[in-house]
Amino acid sequence: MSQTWPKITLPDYPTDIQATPSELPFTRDELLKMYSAMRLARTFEEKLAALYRQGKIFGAVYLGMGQEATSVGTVSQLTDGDLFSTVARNLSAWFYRGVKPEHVMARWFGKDQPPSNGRELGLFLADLNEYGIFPYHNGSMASWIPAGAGYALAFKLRRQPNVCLCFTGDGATSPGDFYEGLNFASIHKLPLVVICEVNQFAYSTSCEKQMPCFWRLR
Ligand SMILES: Cc1ncc(C[n+]2csc(CCOP(=O)(O)OP(=O)(O)O)c2C)c(N)n1
Ligand SMILES: [Mg+2]
Repeated sequence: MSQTWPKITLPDYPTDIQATPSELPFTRDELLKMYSAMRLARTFEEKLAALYRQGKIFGAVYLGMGQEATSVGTVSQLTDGDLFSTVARNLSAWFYRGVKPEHVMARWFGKDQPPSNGRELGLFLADLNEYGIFPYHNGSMASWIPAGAGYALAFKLRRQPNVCLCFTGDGATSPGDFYEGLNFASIHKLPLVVICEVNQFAYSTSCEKQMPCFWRLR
């Protein structure tokens, strides 16, 4: 099948990084891998936003600009066998794990490409075996937390030394699924890690209008 979606041209990566700051527990190669994923996500999303404004992409487009470091820094700490799920603004985590940008762009155009062969739209990506990204396959806010607790329960029952990581937004702390998932994981002492990205908005609604206790999160 010929590729008819737009190509992305990346700016050159910096090549003049001389040394790793000694206080950071990362090698130069690790830092470059993280930077590459963040830079790629930023460039990709700039292109995506332009295509959306031109009316070439239908459906909702959510951008993670400014949140790239949270995704990459967190996912970089996963080890073999760990699983994770992402939400709308964690594109850089996919790239860090090796998801190909051309496949992600193809999804936005509904093309038959891996990993899900056109069955999902841009937001939802899962491939347990290739990338360790677990499927939750619905857009209901925080539904990924109980799903992640389920994977974490499997790790515990199998005595497997792995964790399940879920990203979530501050707006997605309101639904019952969020509390059910956290409570289940806590009471059973499951290896579930939840990263809540506090960007002060639930979509376009200020979180202060969404929850009376929001000031405590900041
Ligand atoms: C149960 C449920 N209610 C409402 C929605 C609609 N919805 C999708 S994302 C969102 C806000 C998400 O806010 P947050 O988690 O902070 O993510 P951010 O927009 O900051 O990335 C809402 C209300 C939904 N998907 N599921
Ligand atoms: Mg938010």
